[in-house]
Amino acid sequence: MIYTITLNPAIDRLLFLEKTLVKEKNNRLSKIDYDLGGKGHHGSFAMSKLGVKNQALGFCGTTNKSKLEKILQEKGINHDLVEVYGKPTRESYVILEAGVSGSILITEKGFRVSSYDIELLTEQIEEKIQEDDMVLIAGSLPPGFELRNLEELLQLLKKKNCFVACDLSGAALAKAVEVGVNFIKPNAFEIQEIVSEENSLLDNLKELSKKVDYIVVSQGSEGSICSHDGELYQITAPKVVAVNDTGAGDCFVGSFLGSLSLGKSLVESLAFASGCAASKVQYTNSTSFSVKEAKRLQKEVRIEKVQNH
Ligand code: TA6
Repeated sequence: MIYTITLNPAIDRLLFLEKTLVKEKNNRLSKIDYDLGGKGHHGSFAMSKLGVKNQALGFCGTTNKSKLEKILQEKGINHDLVEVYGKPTRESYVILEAGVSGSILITEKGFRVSSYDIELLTEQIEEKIQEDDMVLIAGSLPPGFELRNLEELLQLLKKKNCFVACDLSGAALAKAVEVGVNFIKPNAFEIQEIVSEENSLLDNLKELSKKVDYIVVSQGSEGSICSHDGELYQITAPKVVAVNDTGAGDCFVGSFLGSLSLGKSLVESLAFASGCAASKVQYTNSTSFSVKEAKRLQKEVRIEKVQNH
């Protein structure tokens, strides 16, 4: 079974501008839409779309719970969330300018969780997760969830001997590497925060690979670099016209882990996940992608082993 843990869930409010964003001007919206936010939830959406059995865990605020529940149900996501009483699940604002590729993402901090909330989540995880399960912890930490809480959670999962995947950034990502997990997916900025600038990226990956089995460094439309089992792979993404890149990395993570869990090879999982992410960026919301299109785009993905690194 795969579990995703979204410690800091979000509802994405998509803001479609009539024109491009201009300072000191009243920028008018042509429409507003809502979609699922939160990196772990996006991972669950991709896995569910691929028919990979999974359950979304984590927190959710009670004051706007029905809004998040409605979106989770629409997206067909099996979930069992711990309620943070009297607080709202935050919103992320995804700004889409008319005729401009890509999005501007502005994200609230999120509700503060108490030690009691963390205790409830820990008890639930202790009870649900079995040996050989796969667990994805993805997204930011909410206020109140400290690095020591993350360390305790990671140690608990490692003790269960499950596959621990982390899509984290900053100090949380550094903690995951320090503890030692099975998978991380920093983007090109995030990896710079945890490695030495003196060394080359390839040397830094070699160092990180001593603590992490699978490392994928996402490089947006350029593709990604993967380190696993002493080998380095350069993945070149298919060329598509991006409308909204929000959620593309999460789509990659969910479809990559889903593919691995189905026993697909590393190269096949990388190629398919790249196809899913390339499909996703062509949609205006934060989650949609087409499996059929992903399989077509997968054929355009190039994966080359980096020699003598
Ligand atoms: O990766 C995209 C996304 O999940 C958005 O949908 C938005 O909810 C944001 O990231 C949340 O990011 P955070 O790192 O704060 O969990």
